[in-house]
Order: sequence, then structure tokens, then C-alpha cells
Amino acid sequence: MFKFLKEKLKQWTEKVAKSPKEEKSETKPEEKISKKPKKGIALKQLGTDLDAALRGEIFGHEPKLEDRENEKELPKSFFQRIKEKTGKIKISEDEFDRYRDELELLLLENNVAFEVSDRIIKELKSRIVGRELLKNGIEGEIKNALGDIISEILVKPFDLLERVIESEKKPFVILFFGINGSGKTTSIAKIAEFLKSRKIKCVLAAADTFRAASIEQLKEHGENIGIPVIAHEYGSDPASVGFDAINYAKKNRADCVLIDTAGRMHTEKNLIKEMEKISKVCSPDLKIFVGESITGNDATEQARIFNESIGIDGLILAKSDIDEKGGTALSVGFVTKKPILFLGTGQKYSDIEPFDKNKFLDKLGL
Ligand SMILES: Nc1nc2c(ncn2[C@@H]2O[C@H](COP(=O)(O)OP(=O)(O)OP(=O)(O)O)[C@@H](O)[C@H]2O)c(=O)[nH]1
Ligand SMILES: [Mg+2]
Repeated sequence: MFKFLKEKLKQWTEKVAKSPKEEKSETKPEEKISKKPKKGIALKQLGTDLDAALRGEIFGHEPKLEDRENEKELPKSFFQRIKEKTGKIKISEDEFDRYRDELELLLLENNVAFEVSDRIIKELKSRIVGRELLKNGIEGEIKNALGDIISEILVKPFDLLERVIESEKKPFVILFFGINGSGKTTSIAKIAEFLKSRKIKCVLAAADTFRAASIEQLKEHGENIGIPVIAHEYGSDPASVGFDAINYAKKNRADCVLIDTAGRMHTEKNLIKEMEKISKVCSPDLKIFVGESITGNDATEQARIFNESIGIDGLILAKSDIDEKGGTALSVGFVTKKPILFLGTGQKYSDIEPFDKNKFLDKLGL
């Protein structure tokens, strides 16, 4: 996870910070003279044309003849000249804007939704433009600013175990929902196992009465983990399955009920209404949206609509082990303003890890 985004952010910050002298050896002299990148063109060649992007000309300075004759080398970049004069650097709005498109593109390419990338860029601009940055410290300053911004976007997750233990209402009811195949049932089994290993007595409710074999799937998990599963017939009312599971838990002094539901597209109004009914009947203490890390912008839209209709208290992002981009976490966190509680990291019961903001930033290299 995050491999691409981390690499691209690294390239971008290096590019903004790097001096042309360091880069000289990377490009043949004739290429340097002939390239005249214009805003937008050079920026589109993400990570491939460091030399052009950092040359004086990208800051609006065409290489002058006398520069070349005097120095017998390329004109110095804006950064290089300022560094030499003052030991400090001030990035102007204009200069920042020349790198803006590129940052935006790399964020979008890595599943960061447009509104989130827009926010990140505006914030970054307000934090670094016009500020005196220390010589040799630009890269670190930009990384720190990006890290702070992303950290502010992500809501700090709460401790699920603590919530269950401290709840006065017994059983503590958790409702899981999301689109088809996102990883709901698997995530429920993982959470059930996690809670059971911490001495929390759980009951599973097979409220997906729609998809073929869904009840058997949950029953199999229940058997493997050693947790009772309450189920009705296929086609029966999912809300009543949840209700019965809660009553069973009350009678058997179970601490927690985990309700599995059928996958539904956020665009299917009737199915969203059905979900609202399940929620009303079962009065869950937590409503957890399970999204797929790999779906990118789709997951963002799904989370937004589920949040508006049913209300989300926390999120699980399944399949983060097969997501090399990582931007979905940022996007769903931003649009819902709700915490990501866990990342699904594989298909085994133990393949789930509590979401940790600092670890996330570490993985991004920030
Ligand atoms: N690699 C990986 N695969 C996962 C993860 N979580 C779930 N899966 C796989 O994703 C597929 C779908 O998982 P389910 O748990 O059945 O998804 P669901 O949302 O319950 O599906 P429906 O009930 O059909 O809507 C299965 O093959 C799971 O093994 C994960 O974190 N990583
Ligand atoms: Mg399922």
C-alpha cells in the first residue's frame, strides 16, 4: 500500500527542493539547451524531467546568452540563486503555482479525490508561500507541511475495544454495510475474532438474506471462530434477523452483536431505504462502512452517500494489502469526516490492523 503515492510525493518534494547543479550530470547538455518547458507541459511529465522542471526557465527565466558564456554552464535556478545570496529561500505564489498542476496530478493519480487534493494544495500553498525557508531545508519543510495537512484531514480513530467494554448498553450492536463484495463479511469475521480473543462475547447476525450462500458463509466463519450465528431463511426481513440476534445476545449475556448485511450500491434507493430500516430497528451503537481501498474515487462517492443516508460512525478499508496507491483512505476520511478504524490487510482472520495516523504518514514518507 502507498508505494506509488509515497514515491511520487518524494519525487515532487525533491524536485521543488533540488538545485540544478545536483542534477546537471543527469541530463546531456544539448537536451538542456533545447528544452523550453512551458507551464503545464513540463509539469505533465511527472517525475521524468527533473532537469527541465528545475531550470531557471521554468520560473520564467529564459537562459540568457551571457549567462551561458560567463558560466559555461546552465543558468542557475531560482532556488540556487536565492540560496547563494541569502542562505534562505522564499517561494513566491507564482513559483508555487508552476508546481501546482504536478502535485495535483500525482495526488489524483493515486486515488486522492479532487476536493481533497484541492484542499491539500491550498493548505500547502498557504503554509509555504512567502515564508522564509532554511537553506537545504526546503524538502523537509514541504514534507512536514504536507504531513501536518494530511494528519489534520484524517480524524483520529477511537478504540473499538474500549467502546465495547465501556458501553453501558449491552449488547453493544455494530452494523456493517457497504457495496457488494467490498469485504463486509470477511471484516466482520476478523473483528469478531479480534474481540473474542480479547474476551468479548460476540453474536453474529446473518442479515444478508439476499445473496446466495451468504448465510452459509457467515455460519462457516462463526464455526471457525466459535461464535453463534443467528440466521433466518433467505428472502426474510434482514431487520428482524438483527433484532433476533440482539434478543439472543441479551438472553445469553453476550457483549456484542455484529450484523452482516447484503451488499448494496449507494445508488439503489430502495436498498438504501432497507438499510435505514435495519438501522432503525436494531439501533446500532456503531455503524461501520466497509469500503475497498482499491476502488479509489468510487469508494469516496459511496462513503459520502452512505454517510448522508444511514450515517457512518467509522470506516474499515478492506483490501489495503492489494492497494498500491493509498489515496482512498484520505478521500473517504475527508468526505465523511469520520475515522478509519481498521485496514483489512489480507484474507486471514488476523489480517486486520487498527488504523494509525502516524503509521500512515510514515508509509507516505512524510
Ligand atoms: N486481499 C484481501 N482480500 C479481502 C480482504 N477482505 C476481504 N477480502 C476478499 O474479498 C472478497 C469479498 O469479501 P466478502 O467479505 O465476502 O465481501 P462482502 O462485502 O461481504 O460481499 P457481499 O456480501 O457479496 O456484498 C473475498 O474473496 C474476501 O476474501 C482484505 O482485506 N484483503
Ligand atoms: Mg457479505
